[in-house]
Amino acid sequence: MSEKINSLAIKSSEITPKQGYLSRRDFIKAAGVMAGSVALAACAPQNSSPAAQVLSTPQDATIGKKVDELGNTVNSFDDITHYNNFYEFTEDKAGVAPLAAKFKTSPWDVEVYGMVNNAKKYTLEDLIKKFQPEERIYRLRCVEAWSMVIPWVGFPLAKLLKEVDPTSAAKYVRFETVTRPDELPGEKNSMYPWPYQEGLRLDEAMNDLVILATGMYGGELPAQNGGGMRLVVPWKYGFKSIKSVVKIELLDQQPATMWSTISSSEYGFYSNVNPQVDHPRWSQATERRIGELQRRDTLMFNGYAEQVAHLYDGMDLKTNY
Ligand SMILES: Nc1nc2c(c(=O)[nH]1)N[C@H]1C(S)=C(S)[C@@H](COP(=O)(O)O)O[C@H]1N2
Ligand SMILES: [Mo]
Repeated sequence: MSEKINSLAIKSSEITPKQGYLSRRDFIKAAGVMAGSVALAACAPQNSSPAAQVLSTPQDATIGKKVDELGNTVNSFDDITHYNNFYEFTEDKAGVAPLAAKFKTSPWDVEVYGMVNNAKKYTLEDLIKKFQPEERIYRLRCVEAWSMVIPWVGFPLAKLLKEVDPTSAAKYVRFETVTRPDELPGEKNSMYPWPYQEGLRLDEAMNDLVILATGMYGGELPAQNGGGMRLVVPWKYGFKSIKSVVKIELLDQQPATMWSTISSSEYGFYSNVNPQVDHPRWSQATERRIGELQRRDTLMFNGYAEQVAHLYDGMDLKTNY
């Protein structure tokens, strides 16, 4: 793919913090009103936007005080729903929420097929009833070197995979985002090889950390975060966590992914969070946690090494980036 696409894909404005956004966060922090997401939403100017009005409000008023297993406080509902990468809507992070207000996440169907013994099309209700989603608080580390802590609601992908029963030949899983150019205007931009696709090795996909998220902050999954249902793989760069998934295919070969099709040297198939392997155009050693002033050190496998490092035994992570 051409250089034109590369430079278009990750704009320098995304690497340099957006001044307006940061200063509002800093102001709120300084004012000492970070305690609860509900209080934050009530004083935020975005509260009067059309997107905010149609979003389901967080059902858990205490959740703003929750922490992940390392003690990191979850980001506010407002941060998580108004600073988004979702190129099917727009490349502008703040522009996703207003466009997503018109996106229909219900009904939602997901087809699981390919090298499986029990191919099936599920409704989101089927999946929720069968697999009983639970809360998982995960760090999300974008390849652009910003991060958040997000309280997902979801169920292990492994539960669904066991039910469809991969054949012995199946070695990879491919995921595909919905194609609906009338609601997703970015899909009319022919600079990108739509649909958005992602993939995992089957043993990665079976790891208990990998979830299909059906909710967030105790409520339904907002469209801008990938509703009806999205993948979450917390030890990999954020772009692996594909949104608004409608197809899951089991394969015997490594699938193409949208980002590696655009630029394989920058966005590899594995894309494990790794502070020692820099992106060709910037360092991955540190990150900017949304809502914080100081940069943080980036952790190997985003802090999940204990659960996942064994998946890569004997692999050179510099070449298998
Ligand atoms: N279909 C689709 N999935 C996607 C993206 C996208 O543009 N389209 N962006 C990815 C990137 S780069 C990141 S960092 C995360 C952001 O998820 P969030 O907006 O819920 O925080 O979604 C990922 N999943
Ligand atoms: Mo990202």
